[in-house]
Amino acid sequence: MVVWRANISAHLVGHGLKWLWRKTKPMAVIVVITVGVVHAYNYRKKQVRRKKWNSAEKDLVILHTIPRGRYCPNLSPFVVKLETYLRMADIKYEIDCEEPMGPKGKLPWITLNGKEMADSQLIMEELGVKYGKDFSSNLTKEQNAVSRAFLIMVDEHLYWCNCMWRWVYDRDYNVSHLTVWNTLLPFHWVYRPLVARLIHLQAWMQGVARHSQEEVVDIGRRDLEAISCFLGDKPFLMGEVPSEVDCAVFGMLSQFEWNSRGSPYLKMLDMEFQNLHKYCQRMKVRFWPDWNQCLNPPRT
Ligand SMILES: N[C@@H](CCC(=O)N[C@@H](CS)C(=O)NCC(=O)O)C(=O)O
Repeated sequence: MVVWRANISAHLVGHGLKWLWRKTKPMAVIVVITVGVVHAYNYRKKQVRRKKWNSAEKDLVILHTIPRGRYCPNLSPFVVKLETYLRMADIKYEIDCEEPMGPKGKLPWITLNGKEMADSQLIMEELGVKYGKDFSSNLTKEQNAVSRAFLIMVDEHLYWCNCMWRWVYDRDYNVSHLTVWNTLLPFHWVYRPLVARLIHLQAWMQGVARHSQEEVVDIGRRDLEAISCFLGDKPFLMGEVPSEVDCAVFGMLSQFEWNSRGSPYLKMLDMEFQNLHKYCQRMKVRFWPDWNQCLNPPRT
């Protein structure tokens, strides 16, 4: 995605510059110099940030993400997932919002002892080995297989149902109010429509956007039903003890529970799948005792 997006941008810029050069050469030179200076400035800033992160305290995880949310600590299920794991594993971390997009063009990502790592799942697996915090090691092979299936379902399937609701179907545009968007131009009028188009395109390529809204909501409902059914009366997905799969499931459900006002999914948690609603509250109490302080603005 990053590579083809960069290729398309380079292609468009190249064409634009050729056109400008043909029209007015001095203006083309000014544009090239200005873009060069801005790039050099950004590069320098990036280097300074890296220097700061690389000299952070040993074994301190620096979690790069977008700023805190109004109703849920983060708008990204993957950030809530990773943060919940860091809390579960008692790993010290700090949040950084200066550079949310990581080496693979997505968030979250982390810096640890000067090393950059991307992808919530890969990070959790690597930290699990490094800190000896593998919460699934006591599970049977069969339980691990089920965990894996649920993990993929929420991260790669249910995620897109949430994206479609948040960015495409929701005509109250709640996404504009879920956090304080630090942008130069008004987020709601400028960036939101652009991001919505990009996400719709991604969801189209993934496949889910090819269905009708009704079908997508039903697909999401079936995923929630599967989690609800498997959870039953257990406190956590795999029984009495929480494990990594709870981080992923809670990360995703947190978006429905706190960040999807007016959505059919929130209604489902309230009416049909009340054990998922209780599960969210349980995970919050257990791993996020400071939840209210993690909101932006913090609540007392
Ligand atoms: N598999 C990745 C998924 C991360 C992801 O998709 N993050 C979204 C935000 S919730 C993102 O960065 N999207 C930007 C993009 O795709 O360009 C993970 O687990 O970290």
